[in-house]
Amino acid sequence: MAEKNEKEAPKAKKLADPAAATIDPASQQMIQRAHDLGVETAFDRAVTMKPCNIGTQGICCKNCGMGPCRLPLPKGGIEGEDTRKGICGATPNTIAARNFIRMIAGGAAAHSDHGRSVAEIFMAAARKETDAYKIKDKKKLIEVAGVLGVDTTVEVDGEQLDRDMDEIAVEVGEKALNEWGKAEGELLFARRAPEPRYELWQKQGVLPRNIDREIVEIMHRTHIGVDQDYKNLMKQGTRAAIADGWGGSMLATELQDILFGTPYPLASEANLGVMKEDMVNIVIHGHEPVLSEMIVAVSQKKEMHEYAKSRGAKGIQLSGICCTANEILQRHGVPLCGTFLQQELAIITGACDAMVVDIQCIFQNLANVAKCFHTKLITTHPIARMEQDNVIHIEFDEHHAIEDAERIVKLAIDNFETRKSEVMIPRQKSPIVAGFGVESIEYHLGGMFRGSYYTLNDNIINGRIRGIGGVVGCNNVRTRHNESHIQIVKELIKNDVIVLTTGCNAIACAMEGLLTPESARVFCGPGLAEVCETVGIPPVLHLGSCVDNSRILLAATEVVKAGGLGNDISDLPAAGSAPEWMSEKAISIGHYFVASGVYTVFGVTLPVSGAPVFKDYLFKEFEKMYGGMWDLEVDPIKHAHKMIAHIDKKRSDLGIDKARERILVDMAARRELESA
Ligand code: SF4
Ligand code: MSK
Repeated sequence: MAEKNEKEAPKAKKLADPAAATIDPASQQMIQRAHDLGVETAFDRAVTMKPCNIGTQGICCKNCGMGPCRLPLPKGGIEGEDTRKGICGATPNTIAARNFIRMIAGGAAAHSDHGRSVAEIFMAAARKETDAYKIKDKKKLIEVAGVLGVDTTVEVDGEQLDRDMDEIAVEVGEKALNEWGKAEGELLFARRAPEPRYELWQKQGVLPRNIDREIVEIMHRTHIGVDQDYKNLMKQGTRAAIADGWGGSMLATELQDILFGTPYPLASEANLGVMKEDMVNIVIHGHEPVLSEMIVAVSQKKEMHEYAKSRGAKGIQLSGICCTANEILQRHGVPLCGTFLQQELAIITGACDAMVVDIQCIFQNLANVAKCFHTKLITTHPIARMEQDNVIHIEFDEHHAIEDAERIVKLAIDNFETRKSEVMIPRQKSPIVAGFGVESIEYHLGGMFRGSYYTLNDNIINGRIRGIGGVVGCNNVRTRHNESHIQIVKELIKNDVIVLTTGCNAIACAMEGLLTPESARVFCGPGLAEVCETVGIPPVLHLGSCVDNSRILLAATEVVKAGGLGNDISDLPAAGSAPEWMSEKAISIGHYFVASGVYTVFGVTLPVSGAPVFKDYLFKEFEKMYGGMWDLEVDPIKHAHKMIAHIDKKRSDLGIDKARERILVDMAARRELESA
């Protein structure tokens, strides 16, 4: 027998097959390059790190030191009574429900803490404590003031006069910040939902009291020995999810719009090909636009361009990854570099002079990849640092925001000359039109003089548009990058379903060329194509980042208000989807859509299969209580058709399933429809 240490050559590490890992040729090229250079990415780690079968089913509990207790479903399922229990007696339903609502708490906390940071900066701007931020959208300030109960006029000598904008802004800031921790009352934005929805939440006892409290209460209830009834646990999960969608996320969106401007459609480009070899490439990644807004402003300064030229570059090319990308795209047209799963690949181009990150969805492995190239990886947020020693931390502070941004941009420029390896930027990039929102949909579909949602509703009623699909969410290495996103969206628009998109789905659609008005002719059914061509919009409308899912809620509310399609969001021919979700935020988003009355289908997996009774509660019973429910469908085409079937059911319930001819709905007919 040969000596043990002589006998075997070390096993070659298993690597991802680029074509199996992603549908995107640019990403395939970069995964292959990573292999050639010996750089490991998430795609490779997914080959060796298999998911835990018990965790996947949602029935592993580690909420106390007597566990972890694992209750896998027996092969062949449960026959007779389900006797599985943890040491404390917790049932699979309790464990799965506790895990599920802890995910909601994680997601709601992430969105809401982002919202809180924005509210704090808003407050600093309103109080004029910073020169860097100013109130940009005064119209929206007035609108939001109205919802928060802030007076916008003042009585002087019996006359109502406009109040001073600065005073209004300070009061809006105070009221907004109060939403996180007020001692009594209820979430103010809940009143923005259609009246029947608000009343339903009231009846179900799920109106949020304040944002933080609902999240904290989840952590309390899921502690060992507290709430051990999956229905009661889900009630709290629902309250916290509403506090996210109609609270933390919505406040983030609205205050960002007031501070940085409400987005309107603009043209840009998407995919790794937006990086430029002869320019300083700064890639911004994360979620909060407060820093990236400053970086955009600083990199547009003439002196920065001069400085870049003095260091041998032709200029500065900004681009973005994940939702920071969506934020700076929708307000400034900064191109999208890539999705969540392309973050490591952007560095592997060898052309990324600095990657600047803030919070959420940032791989710790970026530091290891950056080490193999010249890239400066810069963390900027006090709550999101990395342990690796090549990471530079420049803490961003609104009181010296411009100086911080200048320091970061200069660091990137100085790094341009130090590129080590050959630069390889994939050539792929697609033209896009992005930056839609509640206001611009109204404008585009209603026209300048009669801006309203009636035109959209008319086209849904006459069947040109079959329904609305909200398709959002992440990428997940457990499924081929972007494949489900694209197949689902294409199947929906082929069947005349207009798609509203945010997050990484929006970036995937952008890369595929679906965010252009011209794509309507190529990919849509005849009805949707006609509407898109007539009004000049893409069939897939980019509505922004993860927190901007609140725009979808408000757009749905406007559709309800415009009339003819029922009285509540749950009446609309609409469905939601997160084809490649991975984050806790996606679970919170999914659940606030469900609680708002939307049938919501997830792809990949859902951690509920090990507790069939709990699963049925989410997938079936929820519809009876809220009009919306969860579903899981891994096959993209079946996934799209489940959404379409739900849309058709709603059309039939509304009595518009056979209305295929164009009917011009005049005011009298509309009144009739509304009173029906
Ligand atoms: Fe096990 Fe109960 Fe402790 Fe969970 S809380 S780990 S089920 S003993
Ligand atoms: S970035 S949460 S991977 S959508 Fe908002 Fe993309 Fe999901 Fe992060």
